[in-house]
This record gives sequence, structure tokens and C-alpha cells, in this order.
Amino acid sequence: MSYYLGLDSSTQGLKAEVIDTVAGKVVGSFAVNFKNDLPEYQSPSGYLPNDDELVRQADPRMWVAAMDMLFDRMKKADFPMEKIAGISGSGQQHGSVYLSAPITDWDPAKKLADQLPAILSRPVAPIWMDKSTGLECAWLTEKFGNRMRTDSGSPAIERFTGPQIRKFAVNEPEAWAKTKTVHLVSSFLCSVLCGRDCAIDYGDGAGMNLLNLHKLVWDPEFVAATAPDLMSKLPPVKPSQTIAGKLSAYFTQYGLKAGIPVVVWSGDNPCSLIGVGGGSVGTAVISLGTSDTFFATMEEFVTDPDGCGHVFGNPAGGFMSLICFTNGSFAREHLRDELGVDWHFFDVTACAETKPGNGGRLMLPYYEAENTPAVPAGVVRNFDPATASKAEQIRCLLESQALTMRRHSAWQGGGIFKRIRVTGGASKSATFRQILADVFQAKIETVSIANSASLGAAIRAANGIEGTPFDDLYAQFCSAASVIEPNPANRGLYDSMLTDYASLEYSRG
Ligand code: XUL
Repeated sequence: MSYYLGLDSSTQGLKAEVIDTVAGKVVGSFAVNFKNDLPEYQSPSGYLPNDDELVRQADPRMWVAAMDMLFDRMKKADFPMEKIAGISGSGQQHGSVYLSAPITDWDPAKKLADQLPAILSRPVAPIWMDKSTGLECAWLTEKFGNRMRTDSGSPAIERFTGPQIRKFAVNEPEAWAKTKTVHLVSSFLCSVLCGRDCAIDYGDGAGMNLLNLHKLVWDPEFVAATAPDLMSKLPPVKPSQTIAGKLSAYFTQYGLKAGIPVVVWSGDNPCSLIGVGGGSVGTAVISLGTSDTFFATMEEFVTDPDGCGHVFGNPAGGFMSLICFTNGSFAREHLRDELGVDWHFFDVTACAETKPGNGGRLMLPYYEAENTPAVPAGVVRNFDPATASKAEQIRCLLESQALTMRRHSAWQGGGIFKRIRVTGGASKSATFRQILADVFQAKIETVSIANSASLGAAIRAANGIEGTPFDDLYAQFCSAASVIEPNPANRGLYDSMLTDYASLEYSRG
């Protein structure tokens, strides 16, 4: 028995990765896409249409319909379902599901999506893209000040679950009164698999503004202030290795064995940390997407005094950070279009034509409002772009993006990251990787993993059930595809540019 299934319920769809821990390889990858495969839920981007631009809500029936569809596809593809010895999963973080009754075993004669409405106290689930809880965040901040950040790991944030729960409880008190359980996407889908309500793990629980990360329990004051009777409606919170329950007999119709263990699900960022092999101290991960995210295993629990970074439980034990830089590929694409160059020029030629340090040119690349630091849109440069070549402007952006990541991750302890794993589209650029290596003075490694959250969930299942240490699983599934060493000659140069970068930020106010 060596197959472990990792599921990832993301904004766009549901993915599965199956690993074989004896052979040390991925033996199956499957996916359901909400836009193409479940058009009846009218959520091509993963959420329902809404007149209010700030509101982003999904139909939880879509998430369970995807589960039936995915298992059906696996079965129809003749995947040896009976070999799967355990399951875990990853969910988009912060989203919440509201139930009026306990989850009990499912009727195999009906689809999950047809059985779910009977136990929903709210037909929609707010997701992480929702920005409509400004009032609730202001209220929680007024009440708790810095304690919200220093004890829960993050200041009150619009997409976090606590403010979302408060908005629902205040605006729909009758439906709130009928609510018996509030689940995260992760704990909800874990419960669906087990046919009974399951716990929330420390990784995803930390994204709620409700968990006290010093004590690893729901914080009674945060909970009481968020909504009436909330404590009685929260599932228990447990370490990420916990076995949540056993697979419901409902899923035997797909060839799965009833009763196989299910490890508590976690959030997608905690699962990705594991899936790229970043769960040990000294390793950070930079995901270069539309937004760039920086996440890392933390040595100890500290929080970002600027309130931009978050702290979540690390599924491998201890804590992890997550920092989101809104102007990632968004800024790179913007500048590329502005200069009228192609990606080859951007990724290769520009850096070959210029030198590290680039004459001290720096920019704050805020083509859109930035999260880290939290400022409105507005690009600022310490030079006149008319005096710089296209190549110099490009190197300036890439060096500035690397410097802002170093500057705004330093609250975890400067210089602690000796190895950084990079993923996402822009990680293909060897020149950007060299800049990151030199700015951080760390090894930059790429990994050949596409679905890091579902792979991370499968690895978590193997660790939780077999007890195989994470390091052994990383060696099997997450080895580096390429390594770039830092150039020590550039250390001093970038240390001094970091100071200049900070001054430019201060000058902007
Ligand atoms: C993290 C966050 C997103 C979602 C995406 O705080 O909001 O990364 O987890 O699924």
C-alpha cells in the first residue's frame, strides 16, 4: 500500500496528484476545471457574478460536484483506485462554508451536490478574493489594535475568515442563528470525504484572524468579538499531521476503499510550501506569478511589524510566512508592453547588456495598488527613464523587485535564507534567478513541479499516515531541477542598494 492522493481545491478547479512512495514517483494527475467542466455553476473564474465589485462568493455545491466528477474521471481512466492508501488535501485559503446541521454519511444513490443544500445555512461561500469587509476589519482593529497581528499572525484583513464571518452574522442574523458550523474550504472538503465534521489545521486556521498562534487555540476574545456564539460553531483546530477520519463508504462507487485514513486538509499556501520541498528552516519559496509571493519556513514565531506579511502554521511543524507583492508579473508585463520588447529581450538580452547594480537605478514598480508595502498605485523612479536604455529600465525593475522582496521579508531574520526555490512563469528567466541569488546571497533552485499544492497534500498524506519523514519525501518528489549559486562579489553592491531602496520608499511616504 503505497499510493497517496493529494487533492487541491483551488479558485479555478480541483486537481489530484497521486504519489507512489515505494517507487518514488507521481503515478497520476487529474483535474476538473470549473469553467470548462462545470459551466452550470456560472463561475468561469471560480466565483458567482455579483453587482458589488468587492464581493466574491462561490457556490459550495460546485466544489463537491467537482469531487464527484474528478473521482469519476479517475475511475473511467482505469486508475487503480483500490491502491490508494490515504488522502489529504489543500484548499484555497480563507473561504468559508456555513452549515445548519452536522455532516453525516452521504447517500450513494445521489450526487453530493444534490445532498448538500439540505445542510447549508448560507447558499454561498465568501472566498479569498472578497474585499467587502472593510467595516468589519476597522472594527476588529479598533478593538484589538496590534494584538490581532502579534497573536493571530496577521492584522485584520478583508479576505480573512473572521471579518467575513462577522459581516454575515451582523447582516444576516437569522441565517447566522441557524448556522451550526463554520468550515474553511479545506475542513469542509475533508469533512465531505469523511462523511462527518472534521477539524481545521494550524496552517489554514491561521488565515482566519481567530487563532492564537502562541497558544494554538481559538482566541476566546477574537472569537467572541467576531460573532455571537461563534466558539460553539468552530470545528476544533489540530496539528496538520492529524488523521481527521476515515473515508466515507460513499466513495466506494469510484473504487476507493472505505475507511482509508484522511489526513486533515490545509490551505494551498501551506501545502505548496511542502510540495516544493520548502518545509525546513533556511528554505524560502518565491512564486513568480501575476503577484509574486514569498513564503518560508520560520525559525520562530515572529510577526511583520509593518503588518504586510502573514504567519500561518507550517504543516511540517512550527510556522511559515507568506508575503504577497501585488506588482509581480503584472509590473513585468506592463513594462515590457511600455517598452515594446518581447520576452526574450526582457529575460535574456536586457540583463546581458547591463551590469549588476545598473548605475544605482531603482524604481517602486507600483503599476497597481501594492500590498507590500500597502500603498496606492503610482510608479516612482530615482532616475529619468528618458535617460536610460530599454535594457537598463528592465534590469532596474528586476533588481528593484528582488530588493523589495529582501527588504520586506527581513522581519523573519535577515540573511537566514540560504536556499530559495522559485516557481511560476518568470522563474524560467535565468537572469532574474541570478539577480535573486545575488540580492539574497542564496542558492536559487527551480523544481520540476507543476501542481505544488496537490503534490504537497499527497506528501502530507504519506507523512501523516506512513510517518515517512518530510525530508525523505522531499528527496523522492521535490528535487531541484536547476541551481544558481550567488556571486559573493555582488554582496556589498546589493547591501548598499537595499539602503537606497529603503530611502526611495521613505521618500514616497
Ligand atoms: C493567501 C491567499 C491566496 C489564496 C489563493 O492569503 O489569499 O493565496 O490562498 O488560493
